[in-house]
Amino acid sequence: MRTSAALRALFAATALTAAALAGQASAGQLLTNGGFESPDIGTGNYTYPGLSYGTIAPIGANQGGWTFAGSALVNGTGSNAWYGGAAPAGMVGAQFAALQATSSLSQAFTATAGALHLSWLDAGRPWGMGDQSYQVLLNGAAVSGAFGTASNDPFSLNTLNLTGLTAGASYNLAFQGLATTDDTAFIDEVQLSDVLPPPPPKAPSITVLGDDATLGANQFMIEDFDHPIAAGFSFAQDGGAYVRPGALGLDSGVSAPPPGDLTNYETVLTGGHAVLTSVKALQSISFYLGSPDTYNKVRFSGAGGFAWTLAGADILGGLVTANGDQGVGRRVSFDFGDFNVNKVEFSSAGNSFEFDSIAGQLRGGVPEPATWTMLILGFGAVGTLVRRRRTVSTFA
Ligand SMILES: [Ca+2]
Ligand SMILES: [Ca+2]
Ligand SMILES: [Ca+2]
Repeated sequence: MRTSAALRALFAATALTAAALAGQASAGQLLTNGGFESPDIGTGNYTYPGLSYGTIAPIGANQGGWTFAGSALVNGTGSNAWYGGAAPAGMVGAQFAALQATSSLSQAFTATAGALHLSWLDAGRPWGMGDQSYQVLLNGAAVSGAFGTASNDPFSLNTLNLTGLTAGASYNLAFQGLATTDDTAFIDEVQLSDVLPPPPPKAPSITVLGDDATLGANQFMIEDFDHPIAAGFSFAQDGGAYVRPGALGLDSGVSAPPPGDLTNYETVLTGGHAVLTSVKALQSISFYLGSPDTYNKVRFSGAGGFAWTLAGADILGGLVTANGDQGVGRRVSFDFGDFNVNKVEFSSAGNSFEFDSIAGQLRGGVPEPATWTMLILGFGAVGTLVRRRRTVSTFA
């Protein structure tokens, strides 16, 4: 079953993260502190262990099981020296390591079998400074070809099988940067085990559905700006965003109703923001987008530091040009794969980001409260209705 597979994957990911946060190897894991969460260097900081650079006092080259050589570093959440406003999508925990230029990260381990499975995440530094390549070394000798990152790459999974080892023998594992330029790869969640790693979480995906009325699979209406918002959700906007009746038609240079939409819809103006939040985790979201512009931006975020930011034509999966055409309207659905989302932020760097009728699906496919009520009324069991209403009120 898809749902239980997703839950298993999430559970596995949670277990790995918990072990990484504790700064210790979990059962079967041969490396310590594979998530680089130890030592905690604090929000907004970075440090080159062993060098006198960074935003905290020097801490020495040997940290949490790893040896940092050259300009290898640890980056804490919110450190704008390394990724600006938002961490790369897929970041796990609050910290990661980074290979700048020809630096290296290494750790000794004792093999428990002749063949071991190595897995890790990598991402590219933004600003055109993430085009790094690096190799995996064992006792100083390359055991892989070059792995590479590109600027702005989100975190993605890499795997490598280490073979020909001797159980009980000690080895030194290293990640060696190769770039002779100032380029940096981010490294996180390094796992080494004689057990195959769990499958990577299913990645998010985008589906362009078409007209306003056709919701995504298993989605229910959350906010259409005409009726009360669904229970368990809230929608907030600042002074740069407002709800406008589509029946008013075009407000030239300011707002264009999504095609065919005579009802209330949302307009986010230059510099404006609107935010949808959910008490429960969402598996998918869709909304009806009109007159797509290059400067429209949407950011989905949730548990485990998951964040997914899309701008311009990327919001439409690249299938529809974002050129401000007021005749273009599409319902677009965003499936978060095995990730959970409970916050959706809409912003725009120009007039305007116009959308309507946000629908969604809760993780696990739990029906919306209204559906529960209808189902229960269908059975005609008043006692059940009362009990269910109490259940609903817990997250209203
Ligand atoms: Ca980490
Ligand atoms: Ca509406
Ligand atoms: Ca627009």
